[in-house]
Amino acid sequence: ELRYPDRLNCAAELLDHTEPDRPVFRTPDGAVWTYGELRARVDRIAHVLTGSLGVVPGNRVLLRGPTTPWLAACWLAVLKAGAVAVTVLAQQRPHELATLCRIARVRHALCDIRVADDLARASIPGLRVTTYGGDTPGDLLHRPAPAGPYPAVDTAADDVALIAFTSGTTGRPKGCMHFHRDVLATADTFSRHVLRPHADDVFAGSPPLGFTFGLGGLVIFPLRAGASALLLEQAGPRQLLPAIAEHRVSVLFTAPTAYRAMLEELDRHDVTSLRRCVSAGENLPAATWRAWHDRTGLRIINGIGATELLHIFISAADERIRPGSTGVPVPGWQARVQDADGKPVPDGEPGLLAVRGPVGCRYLADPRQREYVRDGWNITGDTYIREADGYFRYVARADDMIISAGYNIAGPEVEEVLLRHPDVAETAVVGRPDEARGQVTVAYTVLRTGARRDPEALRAFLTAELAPYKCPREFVFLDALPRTATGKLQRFRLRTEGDQ
Ligand code: 3SK
Repeated sequence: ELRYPDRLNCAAELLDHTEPDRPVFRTPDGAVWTYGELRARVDRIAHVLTGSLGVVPGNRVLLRGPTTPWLAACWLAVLKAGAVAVTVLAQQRPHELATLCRIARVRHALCDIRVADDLARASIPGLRVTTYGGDTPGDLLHRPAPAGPYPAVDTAADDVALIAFTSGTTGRPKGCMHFHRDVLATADTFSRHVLRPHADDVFAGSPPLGFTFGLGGLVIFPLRAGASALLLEQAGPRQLLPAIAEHRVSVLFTAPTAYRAMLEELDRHDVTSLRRCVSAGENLPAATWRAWHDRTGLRIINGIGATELLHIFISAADERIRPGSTGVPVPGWQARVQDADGKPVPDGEPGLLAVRGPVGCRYLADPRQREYVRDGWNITGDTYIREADGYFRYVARADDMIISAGYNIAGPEVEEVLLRHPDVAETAVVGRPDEARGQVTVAYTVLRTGARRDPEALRAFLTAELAPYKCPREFVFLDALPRTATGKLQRFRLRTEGDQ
């Protein structure tokens, strides 16, 4: 069981245990920040926050910018000053930002000067925006501040440290509050037991810091381990591969789509520095796992996490990894599969995934809290099967099951097979409303460059492996699948928009 002192400031905990001359953040241009430099910069920002900016403990501070050491330093400074970091994605548009600020009652914002225009255009009443990275006297880094250390505000372990937004894949944002102890608990469960990082590890990845997958993988876990992270502003597959080679990245965080895209270009890059590859954000098909393993010898660590629960709660390490399965509850977490009334369903049968552990869902003023937390269990909205030996296998998002002519069809099962076809780069199989059948199954597919659109060939490939009722009635070919800013597939857009 995890035990933390009643009084705990997680930023101070993360910053203070490593030798000052060890590297902490790296950037693609070769800059390296040491722990000592990071501490000094965090302290200076915290002095400015509580000095000339008038931030007091408990105030909510919006943080917005591309993934840089300065954004990470602002995040740590907000927490060290006892305020609450409201992390958002740099891509969010003015009207979305206005909604998030209204929900979280944000009064201050620290914003990278390069993306400050959108925030100004959002005209959020009462919001005081301070930019960083600029050279005016009002810029965060040019404001006067006392020299010397900033004593961390004496927060309680269960004071709110951050609010992270989830729009899920449907678009109605919910703010999730997480405590100081939750931040350490993610590192002391998933990272400590599954990732098992070394102080010499170099972390890198694609998720931004506004997504808790990235916040954990690029800030919390490396700092807790005294390791370093390469922070990339552009972190698509094209940038990740050369960055891994050049900076000898050893721990990689990204999503299945990026693993598939990297496979296409792997021949031209040296990835021998990698020792841990983490995949989350969406289901990792066994075909992708195997292809990565065949080419690199590395066993991808699959995981399921949620913004509501901060990070990953089911996964597996090393030899326990089983392709096509998510894994087992991370030490400290419990998981089960239950029906709509909360009764556990037998092993081998699909049902709703329910988990509980050191971090819980706390929506900010949102009635959907009652749907997510029932009888002390967090209901993630995923359909899963628990195997007799305790492994958890993903079936679909609970609202993504297709019911066609009385048959239950899990889109990901069909996708898994289609992805094995050599012409298929990406695919999403969804149910479209249909008068006669309730729903019909449609496969939205992105082909590899140069491949011919041949629905009959894809159908024949599928029927060789799947019961005919699972085969899509229709194939629609797209240039790209619709995704959220964090890379999650937006199935609802395919279901509602039809052919594009
Ligand atoms: O939403 C997710 O899929 C996720 C995965 C891992 C860690 C954190 C999150 C939010």
